Amino acid sequence: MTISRRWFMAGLALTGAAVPAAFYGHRQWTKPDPTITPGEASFEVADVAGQRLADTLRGVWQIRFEGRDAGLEGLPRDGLELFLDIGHKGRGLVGFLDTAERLRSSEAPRYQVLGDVAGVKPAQLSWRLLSARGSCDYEFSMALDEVWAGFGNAGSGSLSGRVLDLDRPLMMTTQDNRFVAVKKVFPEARERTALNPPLLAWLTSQEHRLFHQLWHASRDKWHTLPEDKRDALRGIGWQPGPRDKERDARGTRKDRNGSGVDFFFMHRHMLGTARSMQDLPSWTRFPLPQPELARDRIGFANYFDNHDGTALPPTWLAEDDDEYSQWVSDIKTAETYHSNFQVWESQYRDPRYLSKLTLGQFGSEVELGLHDWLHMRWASVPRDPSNGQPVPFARDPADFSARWYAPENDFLGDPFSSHVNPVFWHFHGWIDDRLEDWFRAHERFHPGQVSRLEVNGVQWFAPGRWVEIDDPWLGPGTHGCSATPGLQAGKSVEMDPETMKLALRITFGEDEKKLQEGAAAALVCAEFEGEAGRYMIVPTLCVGMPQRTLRVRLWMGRRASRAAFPRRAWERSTTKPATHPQAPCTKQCSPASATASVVHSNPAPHTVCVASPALSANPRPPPHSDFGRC
Ligand SMILES: [Cu+2]
Repeated sequence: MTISRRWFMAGLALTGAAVPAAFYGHRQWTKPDPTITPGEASFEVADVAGQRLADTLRGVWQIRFEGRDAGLEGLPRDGLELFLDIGHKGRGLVGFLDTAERLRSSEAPRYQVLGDVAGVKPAQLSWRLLSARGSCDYEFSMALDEVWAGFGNAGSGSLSGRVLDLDRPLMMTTQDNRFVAVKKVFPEARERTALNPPLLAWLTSQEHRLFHQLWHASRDKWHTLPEDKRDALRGIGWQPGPRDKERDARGTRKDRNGSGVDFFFMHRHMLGTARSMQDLPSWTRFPLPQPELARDRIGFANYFDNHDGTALPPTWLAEDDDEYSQWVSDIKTAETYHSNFQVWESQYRDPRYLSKLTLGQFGSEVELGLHDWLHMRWASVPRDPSNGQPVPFARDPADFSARWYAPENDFLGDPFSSHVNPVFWHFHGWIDDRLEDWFRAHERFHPGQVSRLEVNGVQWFAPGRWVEIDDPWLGPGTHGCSATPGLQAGKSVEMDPETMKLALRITFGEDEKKLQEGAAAALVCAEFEGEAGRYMIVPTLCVGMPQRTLRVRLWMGRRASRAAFPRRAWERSTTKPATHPQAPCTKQCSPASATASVVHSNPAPHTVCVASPALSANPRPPPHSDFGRC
């Protein structure tokens, strides 16, 4: 799930500047003579602006008429809706207008809309209304609310205009018949196929959101991280896979390092837990694209009502990043369903295709291809949960403000929130089911070469020729180094929210140059030599945080630098105020005084002091066993 601003616009500007003058001359030369009627039709599709206008108009609108002569003959005044449809890259518009009820029944609608958006401006639209007699009875001329148009179709906006009775002679006084149509906001999947409260509580918890984000981020970014950041992550147990044999998901060896096995395994593990709380059936096939209104009006209505929670949320616009906007829009087209998704659907159920792949190759291919695209195709515009405003580029990956933990934050394009969306479970179920197809394929073509094995409570496969690794990575739970208990029962301090936030800040620190400024001094309160190497203590106390410290092992002979731990990372990593009546530590941390001051003033009973009370009595680190198998 890569969401990044690209250099597209800059590139375009450069190209534009380099266009030779001869090109302009050529255009002048070949410009059609406007006085001559074109003899033949040419193939014309909507340009980007036209496609965006179409995206905005397509859907279900509530319409009401106002004025002295308000209304249309034969229609009631209330409860009216307008269905509008335009093909992808199309320029013709069709629609129906009637009561919401009748539009969803088998009875023919009383009015049909006929129009086009060829060469029109959003401020000057005009369509005709055909009655059951087949004649053009009315003309609608209207404007699209431009403020709303700025967000693409992510907002709720309006069309407003006038109605002209085409049977009424032009010489008569104009009638006062106006209308306002408001587009119905797309109902999110959670409004249709909600997750049950216990499951939702588990998924939206700090621990789970951070775990899922960090699990993906660590392996997605690992190949891009400098060595000191990698060591920083190793130090807090969040390297992807075994120490020094990490398995990145997007580097040059991604398809050979077993990362694909991790991908399949972690999600099967997650699915198992979720399914113990709620029945979450896999999709049996990828949901079809939007039905055409003219062919299947009821199907169209169901689709825009998102009746079964599988309809595609509309695309959205990201200001100043046309390439990104185009990418989101392309992934959501019906063409992409036919060109990519149907091919994946076929290949990943084809024994001949699957039998050639190791589990790691298969996992890596699915993760980077189909999986990423499933996430974006079914993603709805990201919104700020505090006010519902669209935030086209989504939450900053290192922003852990309380509002992002709200259950409405189920944006599928961010692993912090994607697993909160019901659709996630249905398509991850589909992906998971393909593992069984893969197993059957190998049974058929290489009998006996893949065998089943239970790993960490998950039905899995024994390592061998087709299964690269025997230790699928579930985070520090399987490959961490601390045996110090954390806040969660049965889990180490490495799984604590504050540790995970720190790891995320390290991972995304590169993207946030500002965090690097003046890095060294304020961060490390103490460093000391211990039996198993050199350690440092990262305090949270001095900044009004819950009173905990995290001891991080500095790997001897490696380059984990202080700078690898972003300055102020911990200050920014929570929005909860300290819960202790005790005054925050005001002492300036320094290597000389900090060990004592941090530890002595850290007696809060419900918190875990990793720097350990033992240290206050005797400033030596606890024995090596504290670090488990590290
Ligand atoms: Cu995931």
